[in-house]
Amino acid sequence: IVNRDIVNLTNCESEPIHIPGSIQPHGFLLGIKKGDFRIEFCSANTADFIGAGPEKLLGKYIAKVFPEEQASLFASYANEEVIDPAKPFVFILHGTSFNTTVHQSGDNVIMELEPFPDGTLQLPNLYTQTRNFVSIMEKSTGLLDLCQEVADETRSITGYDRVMIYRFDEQYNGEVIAESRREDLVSFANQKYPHTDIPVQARELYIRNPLRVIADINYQPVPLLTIDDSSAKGNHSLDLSLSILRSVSPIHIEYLKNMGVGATLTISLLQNQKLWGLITCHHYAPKILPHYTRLSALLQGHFLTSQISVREVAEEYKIGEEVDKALVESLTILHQTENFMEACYESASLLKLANATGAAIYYDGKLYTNGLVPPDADLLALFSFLSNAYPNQSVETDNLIDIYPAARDISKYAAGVVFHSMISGGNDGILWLRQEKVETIKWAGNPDKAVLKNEDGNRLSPRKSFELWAEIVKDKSMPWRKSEINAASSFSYALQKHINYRVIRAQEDQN
Ligand code: BLA
Repeated sequence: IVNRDIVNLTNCESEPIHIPGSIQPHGFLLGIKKGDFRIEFCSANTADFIGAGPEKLLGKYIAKVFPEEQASLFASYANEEVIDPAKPFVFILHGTSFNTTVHQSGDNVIMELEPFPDGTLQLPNLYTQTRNFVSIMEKSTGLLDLCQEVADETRSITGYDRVMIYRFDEQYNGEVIAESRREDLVSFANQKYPHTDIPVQARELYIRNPLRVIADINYQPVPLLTIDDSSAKGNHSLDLSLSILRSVSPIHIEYLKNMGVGATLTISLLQNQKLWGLITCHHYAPKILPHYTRLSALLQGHFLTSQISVREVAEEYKIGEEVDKALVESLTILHQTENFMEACYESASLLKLANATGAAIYYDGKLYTNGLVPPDADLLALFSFLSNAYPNQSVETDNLIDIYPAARDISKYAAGVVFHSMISGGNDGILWLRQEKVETIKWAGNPDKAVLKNEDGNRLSPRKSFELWAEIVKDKSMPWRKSEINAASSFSYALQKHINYRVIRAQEDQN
């Protein structure tokens, strides 16, 4: 009935989801002019909750329409410089207690009042929750483990049918990296979703407002009304970015219907002011979560966020330590062995310092190889290409074919390479190789058909099918880590020095 005008979009990003002009019906909204205490905005459903319709509220002073005690309580909140939206606030109107979330939007103080779903104020046990998290934090070894534990714990706190930890890649495609679900549901684990499923303005909004509740996807949006405009269409000027009841994009509702989901809760996971991922909860029936339980779920998000970079750094550090150890071993062999070329090329540590599957050196017209390498002719051709393309330089890639199409025939050995040329000239150089790692990406529906145009060519809609669509990524190796690239570079430098030293000594011996 409302908002038909805003869905004529030519792209997903242009939908102004922060000013929908309506809210979800499991609560009502009042917008009160700051300093003035007059009701400037209200949702059309106030009569359902407090008996008084918008005509009795709009333009009135709160002291005139609310019991004195409640009105002055509210006025004290509205006067605060900074309003803390997490502050517990209960309003009793018409004999009913309402959980009330308060925040500021422009000149207005927004109050969103929701009856407690089970009629009582239930505070979660934060002590137990915190203690559980600390024990989870101690026993889980890696980040993925921890995500799994947080998914399980969030499901047990909230009771959603499915809780997923969803991680973004650089393009904001996302992957379900942990999942806790009702046993009879099919798993979404490891599925990948294209960036278009959560357009940029939605992601930006979830940075500012880390909690998104959709209580019932079959809801009727309730228009927002204002003093000078009581049209049934809804007033689109009130910014609801930080609102808890904000109405949902009709396109996203369609998406959730296509998925068969009835209600959702989403919590943002931030790292360095960027969206790292989401805790995404699904329920297959409508579900209204009490405010304090929502805050508990939000706390799970904070717990997890506090650990993300700690764990990522720890995992990198562990790999870095192994790499350093292998580098030291390789340098020792280089300095202590007379036939160091041969010795290096029999040593496992030379591969380990870059976690390579093969390595080779070309020096003084000779090839020395270690591990899995292409046949000599192909290897020589590769040295020739690299030293011509990158004279006196180094290069690394996890997609050799990109710079050297002939690598297609040798991807079994060399899909990725780290190369350092040597100043002795010619095609001299050293390289580390990684073999191809074929990766199958399990897209939930064909990503090229993620956004559909309707018959009128204007209105967009999300894909109807989430049937698995496999994308096979070939000709690439695992990417090189910084620590591996650095170790390769240190070894190359030492080798170069060592060779120079030997050459000078040999010349001196001759004289
Ligand atoms: C919002 N899309 C969202 C949200 C999620 C997803 C989690 C946040 C709102 C919520 O809690 O439901 C996507 N949900 C997913 C994904 C999974 C999931 C990937 O459970 C994986 C398991 N969506 C489209 C297209 C458009 C679009 C084509 O597919 C645009 C034309 C838009 N998605 C869209 C919009 C929002 C959204 C506008 C914001 C909704 C809002 O907050 O109002």
